[in-house]
Amino acid sequence: MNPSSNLHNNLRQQFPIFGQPINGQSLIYLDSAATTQKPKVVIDSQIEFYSRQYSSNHSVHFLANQCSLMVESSRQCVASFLKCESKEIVFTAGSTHSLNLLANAFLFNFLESNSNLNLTKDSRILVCIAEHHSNILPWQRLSKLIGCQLEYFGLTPDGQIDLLDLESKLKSNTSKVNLVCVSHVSNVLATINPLDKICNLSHKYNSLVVADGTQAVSHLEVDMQKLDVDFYCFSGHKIYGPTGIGVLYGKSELLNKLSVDQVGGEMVNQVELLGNNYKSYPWKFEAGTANFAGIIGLKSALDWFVTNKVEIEKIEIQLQKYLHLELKKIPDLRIIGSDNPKNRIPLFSCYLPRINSLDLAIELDLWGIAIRSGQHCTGLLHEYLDVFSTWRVSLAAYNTNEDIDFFITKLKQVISKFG
Ligand code: ALA
Repeated sequence: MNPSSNLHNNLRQQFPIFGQPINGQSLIYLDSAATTQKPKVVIDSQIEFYSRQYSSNHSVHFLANQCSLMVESSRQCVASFLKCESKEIVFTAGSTHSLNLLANAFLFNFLESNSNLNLTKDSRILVCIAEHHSNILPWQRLSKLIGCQLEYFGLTPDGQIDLLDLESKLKSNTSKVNLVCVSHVSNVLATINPLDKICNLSHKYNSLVVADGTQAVSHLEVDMQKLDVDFYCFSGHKIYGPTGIGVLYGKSELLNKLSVDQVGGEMVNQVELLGNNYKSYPWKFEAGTANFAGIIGLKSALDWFVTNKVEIEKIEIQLQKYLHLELKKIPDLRIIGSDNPKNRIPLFSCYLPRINSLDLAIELDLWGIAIRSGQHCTGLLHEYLDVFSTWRVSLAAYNTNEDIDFFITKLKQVISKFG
């Protein structure tokens, strides 16, 4: 393994997926930024829920009450993870859903004109050029429907957010409500963005900040109070939890003022022929029967993560350093994004001039090595960087130095075959 302690060994052994061959080879999983593998404790939580605890939370019987308690206990767990109040946590299906929910809620606010949180035709929505499509497309549509302006702010040559560009665009805001949409960590550049500074700057110019924390939460300390971010989201499946569950955090006073994007059962106190009385936030945003298994699995994943956090961080720092050094030794290989090891997560998007990234991924797969290739849902960023496609290697604490050695050996073989 690496400075590989028994602790590291023990941590890896908690992931059953590594016990089976892939294409006749041991699995070398280097695609954790797309989704992380699951520890047994998370898998067991799903089996336990469906075998012994399953129910909806809508009724008053024993299992229903137990389900309600588990849902609210998971909300509390997420709140303590993000360091906020539990009523500021809305359960969603994942980050894409969180961002769409938010954009649609702003649209309904505009249509219903029901609070002073309204975007207007004079508002501006500023989006970072490096964003994942899920943090671009909802805002593009919202700006078209409202008739307000959408603009992009760029990057410095070393892959950091260009704060001067952001400020110059913020300065021209005249409306009382504007939005800045940015990721906490880029899923391609790996750069950790200075979210606290971005919030500070944006607030000076009447702008609320929507941050996509999808790639951040499994690597960084995230504290809603310190960051002073207005909205923040993440997906459970990228932090060792199940798919189909995610979180939208919003400051209390903002969630209170926001319209709901969906209406239906469980989000309403009373329905009359022509009116209604919605529940308060966060429940007003959770219409219908929730993904209880996902919510419970998310708690299990966060508990596991927090328990192992110190070890995870130590392992990831060492693995990142080792992989970075090995990649830098390969002639002509270009790493996209920040070169600063202190300001990035363990993920490297790369480019080799004579090798198609899809071909590379397919060749490596024959050896049981899983990487991602293409544009990683960041078409605008690739265009901005003038690179058609990249391949991406992303690590988690279950990886080892041996994984990296095997990957580098096979990478060199593919380079000599195609290069
Ligand atoms: N957003 C995911 C990724 O970056 C799918 O791979």
